[in-house]
Amino acid sequence: MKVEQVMDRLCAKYGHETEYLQAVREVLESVEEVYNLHPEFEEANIIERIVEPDRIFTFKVVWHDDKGRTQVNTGYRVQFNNALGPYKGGVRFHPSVTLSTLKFLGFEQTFKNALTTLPMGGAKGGSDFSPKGKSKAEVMRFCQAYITELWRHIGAETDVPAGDIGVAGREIGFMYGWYKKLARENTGVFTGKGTGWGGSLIRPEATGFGAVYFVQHILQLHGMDMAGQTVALSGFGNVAWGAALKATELGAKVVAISGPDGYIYDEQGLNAEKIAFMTELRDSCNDVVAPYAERFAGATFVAGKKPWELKVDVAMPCAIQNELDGSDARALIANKVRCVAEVSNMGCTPEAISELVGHKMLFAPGKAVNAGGVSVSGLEMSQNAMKYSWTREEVDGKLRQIMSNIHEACLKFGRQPDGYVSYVKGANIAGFMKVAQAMLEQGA
Ligand code: 2IT
Repeated sequence: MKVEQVMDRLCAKYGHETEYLQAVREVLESVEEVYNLHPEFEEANIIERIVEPDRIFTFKVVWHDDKGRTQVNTGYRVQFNNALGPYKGGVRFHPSVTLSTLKFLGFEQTFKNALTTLPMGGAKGGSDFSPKGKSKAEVMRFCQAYITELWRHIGAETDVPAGDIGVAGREIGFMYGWYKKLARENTGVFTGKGTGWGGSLIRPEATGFGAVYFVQHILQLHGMDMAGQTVALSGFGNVAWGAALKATELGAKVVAISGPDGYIYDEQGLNAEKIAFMTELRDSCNDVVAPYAERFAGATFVAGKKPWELKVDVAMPCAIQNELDGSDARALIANKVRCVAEVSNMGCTPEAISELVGHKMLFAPGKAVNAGGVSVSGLEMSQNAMKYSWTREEVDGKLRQIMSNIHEACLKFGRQPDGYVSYVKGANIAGFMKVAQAMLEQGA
């Protein structure tokens, strides 16, 4: 396999799908060397097969707003790869969603899910619907309209959706409720359900918790600890919330969160009350963090900027793809950041990654760092299949073990001859090899 040849072919076909091409290039560049030691992969044409989704559903979603007007959005589900288990991955409602976004996310999800060691294939879905400023009733009608189109293609052993940006417990409830009416079954299709009706304990916190456990492993390997570190997070949704809870619990000081309007710098650090306020901000559906600075004395709102200009020990982008670019990475490096952990999917641009890795910084990619979310989704599927539920401690214990295993897998495949751990290579090779091997054994 020659990366450039594969990329040329993909560019000719999908030249406008820049995020998808970016995600594919990162994985192929990481695995090229190891892949080429396996002629049996090349013989089975694994590369050409693994970069293409199995199938894509694209559909019109028609719904009615509160004024009785008819609205139209585009809905998608990309079933990327099911070599390891049923298709599994979140649903994103955000105006930036295109097919390219969901192809990149489905591709990443395939390898992330492989890293969890649980039996899950990769998928992603969503719509360009913007929940911002919508009433609860509008969100419900939209969710129902989306599922009216999608329900035939999902199922507990087929494809299990979950949340992502713009989709949390409330939206999962609306989608699952509508799915059950249409499918007339109650097998738990969807993860992130309410804990009173089949949802797993810790699922809402899991992405953030898992990310902090992963950062703790990185720091400990390098003779440091989470306690006492200053942390900048971006975003203020579910993921940043979970990360803030766990980082604070472990004795770190979270000094920044952010939104599309700018960032909050809180020198004293977040505490339980401030973290609870993040939830209020999110639930208000206004998509702004500025009110935090009005509410808490000592906090400043910096309009239109990202928190990467701050001097912190740990930077954790938790918002959206390509939110940390080359100049952000240079600023963090100049400020002597100790660790950058991507919590959002593909949160760093290729230029940012090459700055961080080029400077031998401690940097870990989203598909390893944020795998805790889908891991607890996998545990939710297990609990639903058993018709049983585990305690908080049991789920948290399994989550910790999975994050520790993923860290070990990154070390196994990512340690370089000079001792530097390339978590990018480690995660990509570990995930890729597992999926490729399964595809080979299952025939074409
Ligand atoms: O990006 C992700 O891993 C998610 N949005 C969660 C997917 C899931 O199925 O829990």
